[in-house]
Formats: sequence, structure tokens, C-alpha cells
Amino acid sequence: MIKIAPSLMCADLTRLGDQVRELEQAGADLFHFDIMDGHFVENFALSPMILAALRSLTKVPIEAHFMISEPERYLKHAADAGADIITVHVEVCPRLFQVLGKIKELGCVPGLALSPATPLCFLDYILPEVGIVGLMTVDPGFAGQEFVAAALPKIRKLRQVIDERHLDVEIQVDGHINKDTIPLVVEAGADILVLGTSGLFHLPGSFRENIRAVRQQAESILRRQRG
Ligand code: S6P
Ligand code: MG
Repeated sequence: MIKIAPSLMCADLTRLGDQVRELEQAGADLFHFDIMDGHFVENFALSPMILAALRSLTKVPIEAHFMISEPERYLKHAADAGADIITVHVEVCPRLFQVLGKIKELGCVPGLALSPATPLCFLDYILPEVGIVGLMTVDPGFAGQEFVAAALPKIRKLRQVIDERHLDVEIQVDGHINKDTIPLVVEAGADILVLGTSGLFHLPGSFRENIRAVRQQAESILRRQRG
């Protein structure tokens, strides 16, 4: 089963609470919640305070995607705010076993994210500790960017590694995921699709219609693939 994760930084921020409720009703499986620091990336997005404010509105799990330079300093902020999953970038984390251990101690599922240019070998020894690997298909920092097709062989390779090692790790893809790229990433082995401007929020249909269309498209690809 494919999971659909709306990226809340792409929502209408003037009515974020209402949109969270509408997205839950529309069948969102997970909320993707981007936290930036203006340092690891040249942008700011959402924050643990906003996550805390939304937490009581929905039962849908929330993943905090940390795009910040010193993630270890803010894990507790996100956990206390109510994040279910905390995903940190391998590029900024020299003490990954410690950080993932801390995320687990805080009662959250640990995730690791890789920017498009970061090789998969960073995961070799730590993969069994992780619940989700977020493979970015745009450079981190902004919505509305072009898809980086060079990330596709990475998705395929990671799928193969997870299957061969019989690991319970989900592959999430994040960046320009929409009807044109869904066939590519689903065929390559993605489990979780992060939907932002191009795949959900800037489309004409309702959330329910757009999410249903993505689910149907992804599942028909999987059916065809499984023969
Ligand atoms: C980017 C961020 C993403 C975006 C999402 C936007 O730094 O991590 O989660 O919100 O990729 O989607 P789109 O369709 O606008 O590229
Ligand atoms: Mg993200």
C-alpha cells in the first residue's frame, strides 16, 4: 500500500487548521511537516510551535522533516510538540547512532533524509535502525522546484537493499511528486509520496479528488508491476 503524505508547508497557511482537517477527511495517511533553520537551507518554513498547535486537530501521524544544521538540539522540541516521526538529514549529523537513539527514547520513529546528491552508502551501517528513509527528489529548501531525475536509480537501489536485507524500512520520496513523476518513483520502489504544490495543493480539484487520483494512479502501477 502506498502512503500519501501532504506537505503542510504547501498548504494555505491562512487556514492551516481547516486544511489539516480537510486533508484528514480526504484520506491523508501522514502529514509531512517541514522545519527549516535558514542555515542548512536558505529558507524558513514551519516550526515545532505550529506542530503543537495542529496536534490536537488530527489523529493522522505527523512527520517532522528537519532541514536544520544541528538537529540533535531540537529533537525534544519536535517530540514534545507531538511529532510521531522525526527525520534528520545525514549530511548534518556526524553522530547518527546517538541521534537516532535519542529519537527512539523520545518515543518517535527515527527517519533519515538524503539530499539528491548524497550517496546511499551513508546508510550502509545504520539502515536497520531507521523506520523511514526520505529520498529527496529536489534539493531541500523550497517547494515548486524541478524534479531531480538522478535520484531515481537511488530509489531503485535502496528498494533492492531493503528487500535483500529484509528490513522494515519505508522509502519516502519528497520533491515535485505529481502525476508525471509518480510512475517513475513508484516503479522504482517508493512507499510514501510527499505531495506538495505540484501534486496536490496547486491543483484545481478538491483534496479528496486529488488524493484519490494519486492513490489510484500509484496502485494501478503497483498492480501492473506485480503482474
Ligand atoms: C522541500 C521540502 C518538501 C516540499 C515539497 C513540495 O525542501 O522538504 O517537503 O514541501 O517537496 O512539493 P512540490 O511539489 O512543490 O515540489
Ligand atoms: Mg520535506
